[in-house]
Amino acid sequence: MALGMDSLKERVRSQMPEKRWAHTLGVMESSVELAGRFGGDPVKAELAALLHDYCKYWPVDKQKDALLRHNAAGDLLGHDKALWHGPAAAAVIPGELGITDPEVLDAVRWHTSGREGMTLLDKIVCLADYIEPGRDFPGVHRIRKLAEHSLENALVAGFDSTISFLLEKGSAIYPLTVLSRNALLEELKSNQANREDTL
Ligand code: DGI
Ligand code: FE
Ligand code: FE
Repeated sequence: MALGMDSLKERVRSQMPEKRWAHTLGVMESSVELAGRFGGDPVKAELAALLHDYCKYWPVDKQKDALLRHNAAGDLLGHDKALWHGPAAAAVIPGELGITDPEVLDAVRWHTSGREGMTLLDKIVCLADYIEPGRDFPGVHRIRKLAEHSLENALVAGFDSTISFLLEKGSAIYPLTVLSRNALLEELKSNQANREDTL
């Protein structure tokens, strides 16, 4: 039985502290706005945003169990725990919440690292996570500005801020984060070349 949006919201809300719920509502709002601006599906965008941090406050052992039980660990257990909650959520949500739309689950799965060849929905949720109204970090204003015109330029700036933050802390960078950024740069370059061709 599919849950309605209201009970779905209550189920998600019950998994996190109030502050993270406020962030989730912000990501929903920004995802719908970005979907409108860039031609995405606002219903899927809002749903993926609602679900994206479902496992963020689960104890890491529970996140790890979820990944292992669903054969979804990939290379993640050798990398920062901060990267586990999206893939863990995508793994458990079909069984726990009855959401099975693969596009929505992909956007949840890849919202932290991105991936090569991000879909429009992946980009919307990943970017909304950076720019939702409650976010305040150095550079967020510039990312919001870029997001008025280009998903890809704004996302590159988002990944730049994450990578700079990790470098500053002396942390390891997950290779997929770098591959995602590179793929977006390639996409921007080929879009630019196409535009020049048609001029
Ligand atoms: O869950 P949120 O806080 O809303 O945002 P998120 O899913 O983007 O997670 C952000 C956290 O993930 C932050 O603590 C930095 C960390 N992170 C993101 N990309 C990488 C990363 N950590 C490592 N080690 N490597 C990465 O590439
Ligand atoms: Fe997250
Ligand atoms: Fe988030």
